[in-house]
Amino acid sequence: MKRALITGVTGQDGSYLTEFLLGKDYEVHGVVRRTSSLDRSRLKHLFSNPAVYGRQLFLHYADLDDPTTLRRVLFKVKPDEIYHLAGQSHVGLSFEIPESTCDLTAMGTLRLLEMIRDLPQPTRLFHAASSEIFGRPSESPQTELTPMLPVNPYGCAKAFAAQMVVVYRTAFGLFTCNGIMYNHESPRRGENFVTRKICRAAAAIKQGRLKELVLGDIDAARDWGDARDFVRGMWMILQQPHADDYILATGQAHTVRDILDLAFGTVGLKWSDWVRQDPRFMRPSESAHLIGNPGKAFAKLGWRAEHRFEDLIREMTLAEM
Ligand code: G4F
Repeated sequence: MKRALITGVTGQDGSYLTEFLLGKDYEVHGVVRRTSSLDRSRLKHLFSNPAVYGRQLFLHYADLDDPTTLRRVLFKVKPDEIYHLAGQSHVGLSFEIPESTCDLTAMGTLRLLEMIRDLPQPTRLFHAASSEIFGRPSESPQTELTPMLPVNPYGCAKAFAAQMVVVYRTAFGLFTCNGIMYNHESPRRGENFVTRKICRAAAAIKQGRLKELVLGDIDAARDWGDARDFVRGMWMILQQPHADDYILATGQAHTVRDILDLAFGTVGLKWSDWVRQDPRFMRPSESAHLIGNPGKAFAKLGWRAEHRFEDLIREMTLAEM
């Protein structure tokens, strides 16, 4: 039985990855922050299953900004594979809290790499990098060779972390990989990301629980995929004979308007009757032309995004109903 350790296990990707790895018969260890909040709703169905929790799934309290705790967990668990998904992941918020974003996302990853370097047994690391490392790139779609040009604190932190993953691979021979992941969504997406925000609002307006939806830039375009495809890609990246970096993306761009059309269309409403734009949700500096070329992931891993954008937004909206 292989043993995996996941940082960020309670998030959207962490919860789907946990289910995926349990399905592959892994022993799964999740790292959780010790906070006063016990909101682990995405994993509740697994915690309440005595055949899983405490037998095949384990949680450990540790923190990326408290290296001793994390080192202790690493030495105790001795994972074959580490999936590093934790971090402050909201781009807009990173303008408000740049220091803690960089501390957790950039320095947190470096601390983890240092610990892995000291481990007595070899392990494999997957790092959840982001399309935000490209910012406003010189070419579109982007490949693994497109230069990094981040335009927000979150993107800068991810660029640092992703490059450190490369440095530790080349300088120390560690099996460390980046998945350069474009936007990926699901009914478990956090409520302040635009897809979930829109799907939730469409359902609430339909049910008379909300009067209007306030958004930022509705012409913004992104390459939106399905989180369940992406966790499969993370696993495939770590099963390769050699460590490498891969773009995980659909290769297709959609706009916030497209999400509005689909979500409000699902509940039989016209979005323009309910949506207002507010500069409060505009970003001081907006990334642009972020479309990924997943060609390398397809050629080398056999990975491709299988879910359709239209089905995803409909599923997310119906889940809110
Ligand atoms: O849903 P978003 O907040 O996602 P964003 O900023 O693209 O970041 C997500 O994807 C990245 C991968 O490329 C991850 F690295 C990152 O951790 C995160 O998962 O915003 C999507 C777009 C943006 O252009 C934003 O300006 O939607 C636009 N938008 C327009 N109105 C809005 C809103 N975004 C949010 N969150 N809220 C709005 O009201």
